[in-house]
Amino acid sequence: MKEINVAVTGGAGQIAYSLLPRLISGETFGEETKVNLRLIEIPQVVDKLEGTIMELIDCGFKQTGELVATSDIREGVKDADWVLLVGSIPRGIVIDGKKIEERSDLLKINGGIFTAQGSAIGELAKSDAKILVVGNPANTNALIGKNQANNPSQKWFAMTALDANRAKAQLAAKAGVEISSVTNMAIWGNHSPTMYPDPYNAKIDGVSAVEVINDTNWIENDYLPLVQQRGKAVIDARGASSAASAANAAIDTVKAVESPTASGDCFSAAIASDGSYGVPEGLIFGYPLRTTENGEVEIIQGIEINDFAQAKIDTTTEELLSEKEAVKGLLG
Ligand code: NAX
Repeated sequence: MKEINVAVTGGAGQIAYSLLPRLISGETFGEETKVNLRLIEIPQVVDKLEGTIMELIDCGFKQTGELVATSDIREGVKDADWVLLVGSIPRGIVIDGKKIEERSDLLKINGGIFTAQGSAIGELAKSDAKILVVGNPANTNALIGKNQANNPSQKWFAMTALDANRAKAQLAAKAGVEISSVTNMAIWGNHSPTMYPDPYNAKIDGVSAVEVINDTNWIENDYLPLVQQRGKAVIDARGASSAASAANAAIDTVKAVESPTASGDCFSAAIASDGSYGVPEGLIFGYPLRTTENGEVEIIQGIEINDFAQAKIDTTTEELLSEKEAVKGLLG
């Protein structure tokens, strides 16, 4: 059996609880791949991972390799093939007597975490390691981490697959079709309420989603907020943020990167811009992507951007630029 090393931060969190069994069950990396899992947590929480490891053992998957719990990021990411950076500090936490509510404070605190994690990954993870940032603010955390890693052969992604799945679900419900009928869903920009879940290039059974739905008012005024505010709606209803669907989206992203994309389709994740679609180079920006037969991940070119889409892309770009400005001290 082939063996791979997968590191996950935030291993005791709620997303990890749904994510970890699926990483070691054969579902994500294949039936014939043994997965060595390193779970990384902050020192105050790391002991809890022993319980998680007991449960993972008790799942009894034949693909389960070595299971390690650590609070040392360097030990965790050494020789990693994949690193899933799920852990981060949530809004509302009290640090040194101050409640962290402002996005700028959140950016700086989490940015501090991602500088250390980024440099450990750059130095110690495999040279072809793939890194998926889930912890928010995901795009800017990935920007900081990638910058600190300074290892161009490693590939950094920030997760927008949950947004894509949410967007597909809304279009499918409106059109009265199975979700599998909805393809070509691009999430442009930031994983935040400014994201642009592109209905103009999405397809339903191969036909433009906008044409099938034939209701511009719904598309432009109802659908976008439904997708952009879905995370908040889940929190309001569940009393906790999305966890099973976030874990599922992380698995979807890993699988999308690891296998060629179906002809004519795309998957969504944020990667470093190469200037495509006028986005400043280096920003970690949500794009429609494809994995080639050779395992390369490419930004799909030539997608039509109408005035409505361009305005949305400009707004999300501006937000990412302001996030970048807020953390410029952490970019080295
Ligand atoms: P939890 O608060 O349940 O778990 C986070 C865990 O991370 C905690 O156990 C904490 O101790 C750990 N942690 C904090 N700092 C760490 C560090 N430096 N090293 C290792 N572990 C560390 O949050 P959960 O619901 O699991 O969400 C995790 C992150 O995902 C949050 O930032 C959340 O905002 C983000 N999300 C991102 C999504 C996306 O689509 N990109 C969607 C879901 C989710 O909201």
